[in-house]
Amino acid sequence: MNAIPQAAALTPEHAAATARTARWTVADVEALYQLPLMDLIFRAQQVHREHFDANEIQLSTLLSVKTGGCSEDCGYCSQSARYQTETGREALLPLDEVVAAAQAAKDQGASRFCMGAAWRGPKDKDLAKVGEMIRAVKSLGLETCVTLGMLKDGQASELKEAGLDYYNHNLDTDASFYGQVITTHRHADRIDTLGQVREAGIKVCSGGIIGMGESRRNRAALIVQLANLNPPPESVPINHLVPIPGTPLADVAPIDGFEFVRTIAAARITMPSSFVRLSAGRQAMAEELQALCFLAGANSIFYGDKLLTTGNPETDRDQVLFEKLGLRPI
Ligand code: SAM
Ligand code: DTB
Ligand code: SF4
Repeated sequence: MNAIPQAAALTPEHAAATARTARWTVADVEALYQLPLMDLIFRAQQVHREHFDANEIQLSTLLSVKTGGCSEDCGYCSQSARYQTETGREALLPLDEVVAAAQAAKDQGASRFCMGAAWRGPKDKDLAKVGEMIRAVKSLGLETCVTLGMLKDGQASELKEAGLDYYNHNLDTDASFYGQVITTHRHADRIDTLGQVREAGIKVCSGGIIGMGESRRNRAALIVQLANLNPPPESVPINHLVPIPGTPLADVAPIDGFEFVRTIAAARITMPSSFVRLSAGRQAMAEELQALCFLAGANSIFYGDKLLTTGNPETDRDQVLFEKLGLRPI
C-alpha cells in the first residue's frame, strides 16, 4: 500500500484515520498475485483469522423475482433481451411465491435471502412491490438483499424504509475493460448507485466476474476499485463466469483454477473485514478447488439448487462438503 506509517508509532485515532484513507494500488495487488501460491494463501489465512472464525461460512440463497427481457447488453448474461438464450421472459413473481421460497431457504439453513431482477433499474411501481417482498422476507427472520440494477434518487431510501439490509450491485470488471463487455451503461453509473446505497444506510454487496477474457491486470484493478470504496463493501461476491450459450461470452477460454484462487486471496487481503463470497461457477468446480477458495479466505457462498437462471450445487451436496471440511454455517 502507499506509505503508511508503522501502526506502533500512531495513536489509535491516527491509526484509524490512516486506515480509512489507505489506498491500494494496482501494482500492490499485482504483487500479491505474483507471490508463490503458498505464501499468498498463508497471508490470506493470517488476515482471515484476524477478522473471522475460519471455520464459519455465511449462506445466502438467491431467487430471481423478475427473469429475462432485460434492456441491457451485458455480454455474460442469459437475461439480456439482445441475445438468443434459453432464458425466457417472466413477470414479477407474486408475493406468496417469494415468501415460500424464502421460508424454504431458511429451513435449509440460509441466513440471507437475495432477490434479483433483470432490470436496468426499477420503476417506482416495481419498487413498491419489491418493498412488500423485503418486508415479508425480513419478518421471517432472514437478512434481506436485493439486486435490481441502477437506482434513481430516492429509491435507495425507499428500500431502506422497507427494511433492506444489503443491496447487491457488482462493479463486475475493471473500469478499463468494462466497455468490452457492456455498452448500455458505464462503470461510473455502477459507482454512482453504490454511493446512493451507502448514503441511504444500506450495506453494500459488490464484486465481479472473473474469466471474461480480462487480463490479470484487469483483475487486480477490479479488486483495487472494490477495496478502495470507502468503506469497502461488506460483502464481495467473486463470480466465476458461467458461460451461457447464445451470449457473446459463451466461448471464452476458461481461466486456470489457481488464478481464481489468487483472486479470492487478493480480495481477502485487501478487504480484511468483508465477507468474500465464492459465488457463481461452483457447480463446475471440484470440491478441492472450492476448499482452496475457502483456504484463500472465501467465507460465504450462494446456497440453494439454483442461482438466478443457472444451476448451483444441491443443498445436500453442500451440506456433505461442510461436514467434510468442518465448516459451520453462520
Ligand atoms: N440487473 C441487475 C444488475 O445487473 O445489477 C441485477 C441482476 S444481475 C443478473 C446480477 C449479477 O449477476 C451481475 O452483475 C453479474 O455479476 C452476475 N452474473 C450474471 N450473469 C452471470 C454469469 N453468466 N456468470 C457469472 N455471473 C453472472
Ligand atoms: C452475484 O454476484 N452473483 C449472483 C447475485 N450476485 C445476483 C448472480 C449470479 C448469476 C449467475 C448466472 C445466472 O444464474 O443467471
Ligand atoms: Fe440486465 Fe443485470 Fe443481466 Fe445486465 S446483468 S443484462 S443489467 S439482468
